[in-house]
Amino acid sequence: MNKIKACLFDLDGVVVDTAKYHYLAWKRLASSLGFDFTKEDNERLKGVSRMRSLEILLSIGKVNPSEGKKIMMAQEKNSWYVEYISKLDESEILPGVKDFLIELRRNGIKIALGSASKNSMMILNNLNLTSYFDAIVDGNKVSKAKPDPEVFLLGASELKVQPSECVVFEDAQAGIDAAKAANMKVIGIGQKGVLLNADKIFEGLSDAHIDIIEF
Ligand code: B16
Ligand code: MG
Repeated sequence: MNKIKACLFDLDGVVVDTAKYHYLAWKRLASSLGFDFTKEDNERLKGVSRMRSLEILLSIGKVNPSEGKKIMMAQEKNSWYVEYISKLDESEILPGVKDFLIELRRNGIKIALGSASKNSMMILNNLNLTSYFDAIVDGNKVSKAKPDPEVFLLGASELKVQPSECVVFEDAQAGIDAAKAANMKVIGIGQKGVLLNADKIFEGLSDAHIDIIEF
């Protein structure tokens, strides 16, 4: 078996909880269209691209706008979301993440981001985490959404490591499936029984140490 040389991190739900800001912005859009959007509905959008998220939201509200109108809606939602995340700071980094990144770097493990978000640079900058990442692959660089493995394969290639030398940290089932399709190890962040097919599952990265990437 190959020794692990790199860790690839999903952003929302692993490094920071931006889902709550996505929720506020989607709820605001739903409300402007005259229907309610609940927290349970929001669970369906985690790890899903912006346009696919909009499709799900519109199906919940049974609204069927033109393609042009959909693009305007997605832009409006994003402008509200960006307004919320512009206020993010280091205090919102999820517990244990920064210490874990420091430990990985100290041990010569390469680090990449593998996120669907097109706002990842702004988020990492506001969290003061950008310098920990050797490669940043996000929604601006890939054309195929998770569960397609593109985002993680590009991450491995930018880090110049083999997929079999990588571990992915993911909170969404589509991301776990993407990592497996890329032939990578995957650590699920969430609840056992909800996330399927991960090699290991933890509720979060508090108290995470380098030994968790031994397989
Ligand atoms: P944006 P991840 C995902 O981030 C979010 O989980 C998902 O809810 C969001 O729709 C998607 O990013 C796109 O985000 O609108 O900022 O481009 O979990 O892949 O880091
Ligand atoms: Mg996620």
